[in-house]
This record gives sequence, C-alpha cells and structure tokens, in this order.
Amino acid sequence: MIKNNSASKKKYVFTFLLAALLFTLMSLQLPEREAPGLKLWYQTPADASVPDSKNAWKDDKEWLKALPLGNGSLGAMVFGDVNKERIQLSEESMWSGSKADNDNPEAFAAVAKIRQLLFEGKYKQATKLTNKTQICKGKGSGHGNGAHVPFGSFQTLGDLWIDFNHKAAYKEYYRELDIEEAVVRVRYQQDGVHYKREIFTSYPDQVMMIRLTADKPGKLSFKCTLNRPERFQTEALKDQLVMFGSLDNGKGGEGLQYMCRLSARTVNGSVTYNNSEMMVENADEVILYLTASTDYVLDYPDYKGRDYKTITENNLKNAQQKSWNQLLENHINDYQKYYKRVGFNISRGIEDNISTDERVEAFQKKKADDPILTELIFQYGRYLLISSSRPGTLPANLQGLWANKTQTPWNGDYHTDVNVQMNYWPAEVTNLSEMHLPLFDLMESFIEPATKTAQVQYHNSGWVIHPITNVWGYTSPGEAASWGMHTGGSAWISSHIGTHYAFTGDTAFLKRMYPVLQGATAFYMDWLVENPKTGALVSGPAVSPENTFKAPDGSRCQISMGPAHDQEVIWQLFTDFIQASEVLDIHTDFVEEVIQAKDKLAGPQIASDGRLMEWAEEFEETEPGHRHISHLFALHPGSQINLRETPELAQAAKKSLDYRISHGGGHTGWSAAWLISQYARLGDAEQAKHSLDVVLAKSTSPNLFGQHPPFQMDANFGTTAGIAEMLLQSYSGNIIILPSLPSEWEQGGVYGLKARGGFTVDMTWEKGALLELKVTSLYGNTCKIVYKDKMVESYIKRGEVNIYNGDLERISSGI
Ligand code: FUC
Repeated sequence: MIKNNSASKKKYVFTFLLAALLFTLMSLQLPEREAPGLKLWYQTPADASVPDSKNAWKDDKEWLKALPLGNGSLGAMVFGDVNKERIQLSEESMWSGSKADNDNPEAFAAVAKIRQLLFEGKYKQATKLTNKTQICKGKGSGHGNGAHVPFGSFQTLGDLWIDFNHKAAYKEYYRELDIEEAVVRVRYQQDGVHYKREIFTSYPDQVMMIRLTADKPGKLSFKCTLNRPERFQTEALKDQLVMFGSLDNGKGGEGLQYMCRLSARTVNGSVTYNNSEMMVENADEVILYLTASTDYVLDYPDYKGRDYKTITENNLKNAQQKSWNQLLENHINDYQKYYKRVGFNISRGIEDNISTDERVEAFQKKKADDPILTELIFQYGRYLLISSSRPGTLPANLQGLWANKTQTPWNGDYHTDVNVQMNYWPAEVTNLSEMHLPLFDLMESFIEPATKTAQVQYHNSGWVIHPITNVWGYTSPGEAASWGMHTGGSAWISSHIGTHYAFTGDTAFLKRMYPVLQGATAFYMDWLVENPKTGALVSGPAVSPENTFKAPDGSRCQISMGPAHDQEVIWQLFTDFIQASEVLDIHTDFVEEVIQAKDKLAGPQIASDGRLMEWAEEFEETEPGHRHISHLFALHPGSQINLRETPELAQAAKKSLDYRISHGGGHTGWSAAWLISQYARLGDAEQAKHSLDVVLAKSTSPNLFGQHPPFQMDANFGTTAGIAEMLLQSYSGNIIILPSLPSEWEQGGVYGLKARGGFTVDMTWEKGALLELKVTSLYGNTCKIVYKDKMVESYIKRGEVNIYNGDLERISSGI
C-alpha cells in the first residue's frame, strides 16, 4: 500500500530536492565531455603515382600519408589523390603460408645438459648447445621474410584505383580523417567543379562505402580497376568487378583463397563492367560498394572453410538494399558506441588551424608542446584499435590491419615478447574491453599446437609458445636461439586474461579462459628447476628478450638461467592463476602446488650499482641502450614492483631505465612508447612526457602511424596506453589519480577511463591539481582512491556514482 500522509509527502519533497540538487551538481561539475572535433587533416594529397618499394623493410613515404580506415577485418588506406585515387586494401586474414610442424624433437635430450652448463657458469658452451639443439626445425619465420615459407606473411589485399583521367590543375584541396566518425573525406575544385569523396568501412554492414559527388551534373566519369602485386585475377560479372586468387602456402602450392567484389550505383550517367575494369560515365553521383573475404577460419588444424564467395556476395547485396544515409548512420552509431566512451581534453578549445602533417613536422623541429597533437595521438590509438580489432576478428598484428606489400616486416606477425601485448595495453584502461577479445580467441586457437610443442620440445605438460606466432598456429621456437629461445611470451600473453577480468569482473570469461591459464601454469610447473646454489625456482634456458650479455670469459651470450623477465612473468601468471582459482572456487592439489612454487620463485634483485638486475648474475650488457626493457615488466605492465609496496625495487627500476636511456635506449617507436608507461608508474611525469615527446618527434609518420622504423603499429597502441597511465593507474587494489601529470598539461579533463575493480573514472584538474573526480562502479566493489598523499576507501554499489573534490572529499553520491 502506498502511504499518503504529510510526513511521507515531506520526505518525498526532500528526496526530490536532494535528487535535483545532485543532478544539478553532477551536470554542472562533470568534466567537459568533448574535446573539439578531432581530425587528421591535410591540404595536399598523398601521391598515388609513386610506386611502392619492393623492399619489405623500406617504408613507402606516400603510403604513410594515406589515411587508414578499418572495420576489424577490412582495411583501407585512402590516398586522396586527385587524378587517380588509390585506395589500398587490406583484409585481416590475407596471410600466405599454412600450418607446419616446426617442433624439434631433438631439443629435450639437451635441456638438462644446457642447464647444468649454465649453473656451472659455462655460458659460451651453453649458448652454443642451445643454438644447436633448441631452435625450430625447418625454416621458422624465414628470418622475418617468411612470405614464401610455411610461416607466411600478412599481406596486402591489393588496390582499388579510381582513374579520372582528368589532369587539369585543381585547387581548394582538403582531405581529412574524422576520427570521431571514422570517415575519410576529400574535396577539391577542378575546372570550376567542386568534387567530394566520402569513404568509410562499416562493421555492422561489412562493406567499404565510397560516395563521389560533384556540384554540377554529369561530371563524374572514371574507370575503376582492382589489382595486387601478384596472384590475382579479375573478372567482370553483370554488375560487379571481382578480384580473386589464392596465396602461396609456402610449400609450393596454393594456400588461402580470397575474393574482393566491387559494384557501383550512379545517379544518372552509366556504369559498365568489362573484363578488368568498371567504367562510370557522366554521372551526377556515384556510390561504390566493396566487400572482401577469404576462406580462412581461426581453427586449428584446417584453418579453412569460410564461405567467402557467398559472404562477399551477400554483404554487397545487403548493402545495396540500404541508402547511403542509412549505411552511414549504422556505421557512425556503431563506431561511436565505443569511441565516445572516452574524452580527453588538454587543449581547452584552441583552434586546430595547422594541418596534421605540418603539426607533426613543427613538433619534430621545435618540440614546442602541442596539446592538440597529444589529444590526437591518444584518441588515434583508440581509433586504430577499434578499426583493427573487433569481436570475432583476428587480433591487431604488427601492422595493425594495414599492409601494402606481399612481404611485410617480420611477416606482420604476432610477436609475443612485447609487441602483441603492447597492441592491447590501451584496450581496458581506455574503455575498449570488447576490442581485447580477439587476442583471447587467438590464444585458444593455438593451445592445441602449443600443447604439442610443450610435449615434443620439452616433454612437459601444459602449453608453450615462443616469441612469434601467426595465424597458422606456429608455436615452436624461432630459428636462432638469441631471440627464439624464449618461453616467457606464454606467461606474458596469459597475463591479459587476468587483466581483462580485473577490469570487467566478467566471471564467465574467466571460466572460459581458466583452462588456458591452467595450461600455461602447468607448463612452467614442469619447466622451472631449482637453482642448486640458492634453492629458488628458476626458468631456463632462456633469453632476456632480445638482449646479449658479456659472459665472465668475455664471450657474448644470450642464454642463462632465471633472467628477471621470465621470473617476473611467471610470478604474474602464478598470481593470476591462484586468484582465478579463488574466484572460481577451485581448490585442487595443483593449485596448492602452484601457491608453494610461487613462494619459491627467484624474485627481482638489485645489482651492486643499484640497478634492477636483468640476469641472475651481474653481467654487463653488450648493448646498454638496448630497446627491450624486459626486466622491467614487473614495473609495467606488471605491478610486482611499485612505488608503494616495493619502493627500493622501484628505485632500482628507475636506475635501470635512466641507464638505458642515457645509452641511447628507447630508440624504436614501441620502446619509447613503453617508457611513457614505465616512467608514469614511477610517478616521474617529466620523463614520461619526455618519452611521449620522443615518440612524436622520432617515430610518428604524417598519418600518425608509429615507426619502428619501419612502420609498426605497436608504437601507437603503446603511446595511447602510456598517456592513460599518466592520468590514471590501477593496481594492487588502488586507483591512483593523476599519478604523472606533466607541468604542460596544467589544465584538463578526461572522462571514461577504466580502472581495475570495475570502475569508470572522470576527472578535471586545474593548475596541475585535481579539481573534481567522478567514480562510477560497474558491478559494486570496494574502491581505494589515492591522490598524492591522500587516500579514501569506500564500497561503491553497482551503478553508483561518487563525486569527490580535489581533496578527495565526497561531495555527492547517487545511482
Ligand atoms: C621484437 C623487437 C623488434 C621488432 C620485432 C617485431 O622482436 O625486438 O624491435 O619490434 O619485435
């Protein structure tokens, strides 16, 4: 029964007023939700007439001016050239190669001997024996040039050319990639006619859409062709141009089959298809539809069976049933569902009046702080992740989704000794958890071959991978021990399971992935051995990716027992496995054994010069500025070492970092990007900012693609993650607010960042100090917020929002 007396009326009025007040407070004081429209924009086209270099390792300058689009599986690089447009195409599964057996049955017999030599300090002999016995059989990755061996290479789908054959001078040229809508637009004036192009790749409709318009009737005439550097045929159907072919399986035969379909609809004018061309004449407006697919399926051992012909046909026909506006609206709604979750504003409305290429160039010359560039590079990493990794697709690889050659550097594969992990560092914290899912599908797909590798190579249970994998279930070591004898990638990649769970609280996901965690753990339980001198459990033979040390006899070696990296990633794996077992209420003898083994693991150590040790002994590194900083995994992305709980180790990590940098470290894009996060974890805002500046100054292309060099996408993802890490950190149960805010970002706001424990965090700051903070709990959890030397702890109910002032005093709370 509803009470209707005056006391309850008063209570009702009071509650209403309170709610209204709260609402006003919330709406008045929320962080600014919008940065001014973020775009990459240019006043000149990328020159489509310059041919790509045949050299896999040489970047193509014009391609690095083209603008990327992607729906997770179909990618495009739009040149925006006037006379002849080039839209370079990618499809996520365009991989040469095929499944192969590279496991080495000779390996097991030598492992015990290698360990003995290493414990005796005979590094030279051990490294030699490892090289002889522990590497893969066969051709491995083809030394990173594997397009024609079974490992294969991720490669271009080809090119769509739109030839206007109209060489007259043009003016008022403009092109942009609007990263708030994921649309490329081009416009110019030629012979008194204003032309426009709009292009997007739709996830919901699985089609690439191009609309060409002119402001005078009948002015659109052009010829379209589809081609690629090799292995293609084109055919004209009644209303389609089709390109198809099969790729090299790396064993002298045909591998993957692919197909790409193009069709046009015009307003007035005509369209005709002949053998290798599509001709459009005298149209007022033209819409082009392009679909592509392959017969690849991420399913060991066959990896085949997708009905690519029907899929491409249906996607094309379905899109043709819809209007341009409908397709565009579907696309923008779908894209913005993810993109709009996070906003970052430090430019406070400064007008963006410098084109992006000039902006990058100006920064590279003057290095004057550029807040617009910082916002752009941050959101661009999110844009690229949404564009290259969607639920149900393959994960983003070294090229993201974009490749213009048939041999890409390092085969465009999945390197597991930092690179593929870095691709996913921004996924959780920048509120793109769904985009993380393809990584877990890949992991599940390689468990079967990786289980075989563990048995054949080492007679171990569980599963193991080495520093490279691909879409064909490659899990064997590499072809040289110096980099290829690395099992640590198995533990490192597994840490993403715990991370995804920590942010989302998705128990069903944890249940699904528990066997994968358990399998990785089982491998190391068999793999670890006692160091006869200390009794601690150590991993090996192992490299510290991909570094070399001087052994006591002066020789250059890579192989040792218990390098810090392996110990740290295994510690993380065991920690995650134990926690997952608790969450899922699994209490087996095996879990008990892992708890005990974790206690016996050799841990991080400090050298006599105060640096964190990379190897179990104080070796001198042959390259003190080495790009990898693998022994600092425990600082970031791990958290075994942190400022609050292990301040001495954190100081040692800082010394190691400073030393690396003073010797030229951080010289590749991904390496500099990693330093942003490392310094952010150390609370060193100025060094974190400096590392960000290094990425922008040395490793950023005109289209903002990261550079190793050559182009490698991990630098983009690592940079976005690094910026987030400067604004918000969450580990060991704490949410740390503005841990590394540089002086240049004096005022600003961010909304939508995520923290472990299932929280969304919005905040504003002024004069370098927190102004207001809003924490929303997604599933109800205790929240320990740390800002400078202040800390508040409270339980926030599911869906509840707490707002705090700069002193961490709660000023409002409500659902
Ligand atoms: C790792 C790095 C290289 C490169 C390659 C793809 O092996 O050491 O620098 O990024 O991956």
